[in-house]
Parts: sequence; C-alpha cells; structure tokens
Amino acid sequence: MNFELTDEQQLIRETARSFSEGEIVPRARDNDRNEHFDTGLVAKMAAQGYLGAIVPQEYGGAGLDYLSYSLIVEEVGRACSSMRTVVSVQTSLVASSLVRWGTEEQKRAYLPKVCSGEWLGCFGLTEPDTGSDAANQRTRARKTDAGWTISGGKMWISMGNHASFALVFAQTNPELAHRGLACFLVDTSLPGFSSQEIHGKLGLHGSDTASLALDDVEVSDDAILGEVGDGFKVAMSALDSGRYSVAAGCVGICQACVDESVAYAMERRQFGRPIASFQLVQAMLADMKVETDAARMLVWRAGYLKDAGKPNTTETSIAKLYATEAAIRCANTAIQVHGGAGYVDDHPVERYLRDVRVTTLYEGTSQIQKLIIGRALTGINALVPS
Ligand code: COS
Repeated sequence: MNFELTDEQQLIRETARSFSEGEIVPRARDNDRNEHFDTGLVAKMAAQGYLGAIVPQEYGGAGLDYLSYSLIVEEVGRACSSMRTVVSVQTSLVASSLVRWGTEEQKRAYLPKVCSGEWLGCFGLTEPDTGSDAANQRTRARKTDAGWTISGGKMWISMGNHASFALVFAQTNPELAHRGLACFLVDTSLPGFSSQEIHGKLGLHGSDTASLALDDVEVSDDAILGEVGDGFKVAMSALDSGRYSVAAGCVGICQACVDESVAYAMERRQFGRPIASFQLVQAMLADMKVETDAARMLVWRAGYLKDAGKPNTTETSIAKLYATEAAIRCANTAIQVHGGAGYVDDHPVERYLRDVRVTTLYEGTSQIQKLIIGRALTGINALVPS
C-alpha cells in the first residue's frame, strides 16, 4: 500500500469536497434544527453517484474501489453526518448486500433503482430486544405454500419511514440459532408492514429513524436474499461494509473539527492576539490533527484490504473503533477551542458532537468492536462460555 492517491481518486475527493461544501453544508444547520430529512439533497447525492459508489457499473453503480468510496464518505461526513448516514445505509448495508448475496434477477430488479435513489432501502436487523446479540432475532418467518409470512418488530432503523423496501432479518427455525436466520427483501407497501418515526434523538436530526412493525407480512420465496440460513452472514458481511463507512464518515467529522477550530482560533482574539498563538490552544489543534490522520490511515488500510479481496473484518473493526472514538474526542475538543461560541449552532461544532455520539453505538458498539479484535488476537470467543 502506498499513501498516494491516484489522479482519479484525488479528483473524486475534490469533487466530493466541492459538492458537499456547495450543496450539503448550506442546508445542514436548518435540516438539523427542523428535523428535516432532506429528500432533495438525497436525490442530488444519488445524481452524483454516491448511493451506488461501490456497485458495479452494469447494475447502475459507479463501480468505484473501496478507497475511493471512503473519500466520498469522508467528505459527505465532513459536511453533515445525517446525509452521510444515508450514503452508508443505502450503499454499504443495502446495496453491498444485494451485490454480494443477490441473484442476478434481484440485482437487476433492485440495484439500478437503489443507485439512482428512486428506491431507498433500509436495514432491519436491530429489534427492541436484540442489539449486540444480533443472532437472537425475535422476528419470525413461517413457511407457507405461497412463500413466507413474517411477523416481528425492528428498532432504530435509519430511513425506515422513507424506504421503498427493507432488508428484514428473521428467524425461520429457532432450534438452529444463527443458522436459522434468513434475510428477506420486503416491500414496505405490503399489507401488515408499518413504520413509525422516532423523535427525541440527541443528534442526527436530519436523519430519518424508524421503528418497523411486521404483522403477518406475506412475501414470496424469491424475496430471500441468499439462502435460508444465510441471514446472519448476510448481516455480518453488510456490517463489514457499514462499519467501514461509519469510520470514514467519522474521519470527515475529525477533519471538520480541525478545519473549523483552526479557522476560529486564527480569527478569535484574546489578550491582544489570536488564540491560535497560545500553546495550549495549539496543543488542542495538534491532538485533533494526529487523531484525524491516524483514523484516516486505519480506514485506508481497511479499504486497501477490501480492494485486494483480503480478509478485513478485524481491520474494519479497528478502524471503526478508533475513528468513532477519535471523532467524539475531536468534536469535544473543537467545542473547547470555540469556547461559548461552540455551544450554540452559529458554529457547526456542537452539531458534530451531537451527531457523532451515536457512532460508537450503531453498527456495533465500541465494546463489540473490541470483542472482535480481542477474538482475533487470542482465538477465544468471549461470547461462548468456556
Ligand atoms: N462475514 C461473513 N460471515 C461472518 C462474519 C463476517 N464478517 N462474521 C461472522 N460470520 C459467520 C461466521 O463464520 C459463523 O459462520 P458459521 O455459522 O458457518 O460458523 C457465523 O457467522 C457466526 O459467527 P460468530 O460465531 O463469530 O458469531 P458470534 O455470535 O460469536 O458473534 C458478533 C458475532 C458479536 C460479532 C455479532 O453478533 C455482532 O457483530 N454483533 C453486533 C451487531 C451489530 O453491529 N448491531 C448493530 C446493527 S446497527 S445496523
């Protein structure tokens, strides 16, 4: 791996920076204040190719490599984490699952519409009683002559109120534990399917979050993504991509904290000079810069492994763990540099802190990432009683 971006990757990064600054940044504060899920902006991101960045071109995607994808996600994340969440869910959790597990028919039916943004998808894994223990799904799928009947509930589902279809993970045979799970492609307009908005979140006010209810929703056999029994692997492989995307978005938050803090420290004067001239302020800027670069390198390493087709689950967890925790520290420090001005939304740093907080929770808590890393180091599965 070398640390130079290709000319094409640099162009992708510059284009994503100018799109994000021109289109996303100007709307981020109002969307946050108004809890507005900005579908117009989602359509613009789709037109840029961001919702299908890593999807092969034959299915309507941009066919980019994972490293290039991280550059886009970083720039969108630098502008607004709510919009970054859209890219991560649509591209990493939904589209990449279809690419990896879909039949040719499913890919042709779904992917062009996912990439164009005509259809939003959502990822129905988490349930009210099932978070970290993802294998323990309470949602049930019962075999019928016509296909399957699904019943259960899902919680904290990004884009669940706007999605045209949902990936729904359900247990087909509780005796088989995780090997009984299946992933279903469920049209959200089907009878028995409903969603409800979740309000009162600390951050990500511009992101749509839902609880889903499935009450005897009937789907056909060809709604299964992968085989019956593959559901857990579908979820885990999606999270390998989703965690990478969250990590890249957090690099964007770190970078935004550095940029905002340097600009503010140069402009703000105390004791007759810019606060940037004080060593204690420079120390805060330096800490943020080091964390940003370290997080980015970890994301790039994971991206390099993905592009090389090598195992990367552990390296993805390392990147996710470090980048999310670093972004929380950076956002907190950025407010410190801004002083009282950082506590209100005239500056974006208070939004960065509120938005970033969820990233050590969703797509696997920091503790889950540590379990994955610890298991790789020791060979011991801490979740299995010894
Ligand atoms: N890709 C594909 N398959 C994977 C995989 C991956 N990254 N990780 C594990 N698997 C497979 C394993 O190979 C194993 O297959 P077999 O049944 O053939 O043996 C199976 O999945 C079970 O794996 P494992 O034993 O590692 O599962 P555990 O229950 O011990 O642990 C953790 C799984 C804790 C890592 C998992 O439950 C997890 O990530 N939890 C957090 C869930 C989460 O992130 N939720 C947030 C969702 S917000 S969208």
